[in-house]
Amino acid sequence: MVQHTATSVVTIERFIIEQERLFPEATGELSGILYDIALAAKMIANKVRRAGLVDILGAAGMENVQGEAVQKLDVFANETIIKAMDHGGRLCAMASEEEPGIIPIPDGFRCGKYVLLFDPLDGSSNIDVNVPVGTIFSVLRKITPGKKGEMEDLLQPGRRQVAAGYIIYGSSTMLVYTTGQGVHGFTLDPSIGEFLLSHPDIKLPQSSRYLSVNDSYEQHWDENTRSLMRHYRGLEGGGRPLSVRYVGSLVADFHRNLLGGGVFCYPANAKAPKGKLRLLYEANPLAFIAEQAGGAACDGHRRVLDIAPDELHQRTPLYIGNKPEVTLAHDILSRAAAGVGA
Ligand code: FDP
Repeated sequence: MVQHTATSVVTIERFIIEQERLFPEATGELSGILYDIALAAKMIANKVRRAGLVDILGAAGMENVQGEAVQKLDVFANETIIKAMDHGGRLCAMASEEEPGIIPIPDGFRCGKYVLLFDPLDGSSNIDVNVPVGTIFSVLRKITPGKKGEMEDLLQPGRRQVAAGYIIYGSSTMLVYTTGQGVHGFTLDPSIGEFLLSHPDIKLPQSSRYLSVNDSYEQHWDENTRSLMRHYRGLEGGGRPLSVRYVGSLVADFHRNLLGGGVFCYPANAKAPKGKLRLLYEANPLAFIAEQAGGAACDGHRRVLDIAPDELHQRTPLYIGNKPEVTLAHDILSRAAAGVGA
């Protein structure tokens, strides 16, 4: 990694260029994808900042004072990303949490060698109450012959990701990404409209502080999941209790735990046997980041990045964060699968 002094101002563009120079064989296409995502992120951040004014200026589905139709923010975010990405000649297909099927590159635009999967506005139920939301993305290399992207290109295990990241629209807007060379975080300086390197080479802290889980589902968990949570809380196993923090916005919960140390869990339960989170748009990109930051991610039995997806909107249980906590989840929940019980 290129070293920077504490006083050097490094824009995301400069950083990406310098990273790319470390790989003489790089064509710059992946860098182009990251620039376009950063641009879309700035446009979404701009809208998210004004979300609280919707009631004053016009609610979703109505017209605003200028007589323009007001879009729901998640719809806006989805369209913004598609429009920012579809014409650059770097992608051959996309998939979004908001769209049922494959998003082709429109006729007339060149097709490239990558596919993009994204969740345009994760945690969007939190928008109305001014709680941070985020965008999550994942980039894979095309594996099928031919120009156009196929379903097979999108349905690859997460270990094949070439880049992944998220944007958190919080008290400030941050973009965090990895291309497999560590995890780097950039904070948007709204006065100049640039993402500036603020968190180079992020590593999870040695020890965990936080447990993030929605334990209102406890009644629907199996006994082994309950036992795991008791371990995390220091009620079983003799470990130090973790402190519970749950925003209910995956990007916000993951980001806090990445910087502060901890584990985020969305277990399977009797009502949602595969949990809620999406493998391709949420679990895979965050698992790539967690591993690059020295952590881990599993579904209770398998490493998330090794799961071979069957369908675009596949759900998965998720345990992600510091290695010892993720390993504990694996050990306790896999004993359950083997019928041993915890
Ligand atoms: P949301 O429904 O608000 O979009 O996957 C979506 C997500 O939020 C995650 O961001 C969040 O972690 C999770 O769902 C919250 O789900 P619960 O309300 O079931 O805890």
